[in-house]
Amino acid sequence: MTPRTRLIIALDVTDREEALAIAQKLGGAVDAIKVNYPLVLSCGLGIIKDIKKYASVIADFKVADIPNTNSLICREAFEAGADGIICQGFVGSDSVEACVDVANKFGRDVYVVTEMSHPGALDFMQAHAFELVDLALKSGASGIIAPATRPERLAEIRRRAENMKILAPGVGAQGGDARKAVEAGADFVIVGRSIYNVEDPYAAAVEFIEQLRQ
Ligand code: NUP
Repeated sequence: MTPRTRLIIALDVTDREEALAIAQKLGGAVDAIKVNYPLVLSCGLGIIKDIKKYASVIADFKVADIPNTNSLICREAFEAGADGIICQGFVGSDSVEACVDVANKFGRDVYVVTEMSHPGALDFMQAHAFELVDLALKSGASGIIAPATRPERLAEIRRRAENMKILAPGVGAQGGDARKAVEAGADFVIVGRSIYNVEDPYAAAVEFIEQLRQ
């Protein structure tokens, strides 16, 4: 995925019509649309194909299982049309490598979660974030997920992540700032509620894109 606007929308709505309306309106303006369990559990995996008409799709399934199960999950997601998938790194290198192997067969991307954006990430994840970056690098993943809510941590993770793509969630509703995240080293920012929950999602997206351009 090559950065253009640097904006990825997190489409965490659960209504099919609403999801497709937003995808149609914003698909051309964003670099990707990220789908997560709320939408897929509500509408089925087939929603990926429908959204793909408008933008690249990243499946945020935070895959976190034994290697064989991870492979099966990735295969389903890629066969459904996902361009990339997000997996957890804490399950270990063999589980992440299983995702990367399947992604390579399909020519798709894997993004490994390092330190999450919410406060609870300080309980366990933060202490291991750098090891998770190293694991992601070694596994051959395309990129990592790192917190826009903590630009200082994002900057440290950037220094360690060499030329891996960094996708940074936590902008807007979780308190992170799009511009600061990019300055700290993010290639893309992920924005959900601050776009799909406002009166004019298109105007909100344009505003984020403007901030990212400066
Ligand atoms: O660390 C993470 N933080 C995070 O918010 C990793 C994620 N994948 N996400 C996801 O990004 C989260 O599940 C949601 O889909 C999106 C952020 O949405 P919002 O807080 O902008 O509404």
